[in-house]
Amino acid sequence: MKIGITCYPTYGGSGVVATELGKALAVNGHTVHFISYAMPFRLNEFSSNIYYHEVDISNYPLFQYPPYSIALASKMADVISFEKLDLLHVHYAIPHAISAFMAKEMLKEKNDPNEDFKLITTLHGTDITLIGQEPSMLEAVKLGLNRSDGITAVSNFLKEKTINSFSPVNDIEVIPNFIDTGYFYKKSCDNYRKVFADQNERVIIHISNFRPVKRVKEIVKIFYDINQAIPSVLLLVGDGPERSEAEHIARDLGIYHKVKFLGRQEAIVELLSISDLMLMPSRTESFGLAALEAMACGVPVIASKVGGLPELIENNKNGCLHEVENIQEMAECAVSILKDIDRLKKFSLSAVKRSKHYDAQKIVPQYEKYYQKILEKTKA
Ligand code: GMT
Repeated sequence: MKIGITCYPTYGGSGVVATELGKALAVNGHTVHFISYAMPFRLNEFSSNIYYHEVDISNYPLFQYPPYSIALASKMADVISFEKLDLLHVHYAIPHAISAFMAKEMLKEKNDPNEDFKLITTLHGTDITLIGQEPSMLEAVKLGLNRSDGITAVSNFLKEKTINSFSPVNDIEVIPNFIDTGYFYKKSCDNYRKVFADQNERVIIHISNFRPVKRVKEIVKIFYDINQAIPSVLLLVGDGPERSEAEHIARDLGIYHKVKFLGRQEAIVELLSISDLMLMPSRTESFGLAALEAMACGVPVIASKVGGLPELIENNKNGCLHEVENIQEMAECAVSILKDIDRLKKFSLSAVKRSKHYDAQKIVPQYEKYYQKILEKTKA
């Protein structure tokens, strides 16, 4: 198949999933064309059947906000027409599904033979649960969904939420996120560990883009309670709007020396490999790709019982799930696991086992099958 993929190219789970999917599809013999405003950051290796098309955004002085959605639509139409794509798979509905719909209209307008390319939209999370609910977005998202030939969601939670909020005309297929378990596994990184923690200290990790939904400030508070009970350090990996406030909280609580703000890091597997526990007390989380990556590296996850997290994490087996507001319980649970080495080991093994359900080798064929279904459905 000739497949176009549009995603956010910078840090973020939806871009990671889209890029890894594209790479896996290319390995399986498909030709993949990425269309975005920058090279997806995980597209870091050469493949003879992967192409990248950069969207040209005009900086005309009149524009306070350059119209990316229109520029993207034009680029999509151009690539679909010239490369004769069978389908365009967009990740994150806003604005990608709407731009793709516009691209379809552009091709129709000029009777382009490729106007009937199939459009598949994968919903990732806040495109439905947060930003997609805003009055400025809601009707546009609905249009994007209804003009897609196929829709997938990364969890059952997200599927239900989409049906309740948008009542799309099409069915939604749930295809969970995936990882390469040949890449994400616990490596021996003792030297790395020594950089951050003393021998007797437990290592707790959080990885995100530090948006309010991730509750980084609460993470520092949870860690404070953990640190009172057991010698430990907190690795905060990533960056974003809440970093500065989180730093201040760590200072005020007198634990700044135990909280390592590492910023964006490439060595995620190494950092996970030296960690004992992950904290993910998000307000909402449609899937929790970072949790899956942690589990694959043998790191159990203390998380909030929201969104798709209960579909991934098995409570009291490979992590713990708590009410969002109950950060005290999260801290107590973390301490009880960290204090009991046998229990920690059991949780760790169970996390690895659980992550195998989400191996790329199992999930990527589900996308291929779904593409085939959509291509055939509309032929009939
Ligand atoms: O929806 C977002 O917040 C952005 C998106 C991203 O690009 O990071 O995250 C979502 O998609 C990920 C990949 O499918 C999921 O693992 C995350 O759970 C989801 N984030 C939220 O639902 C908050």
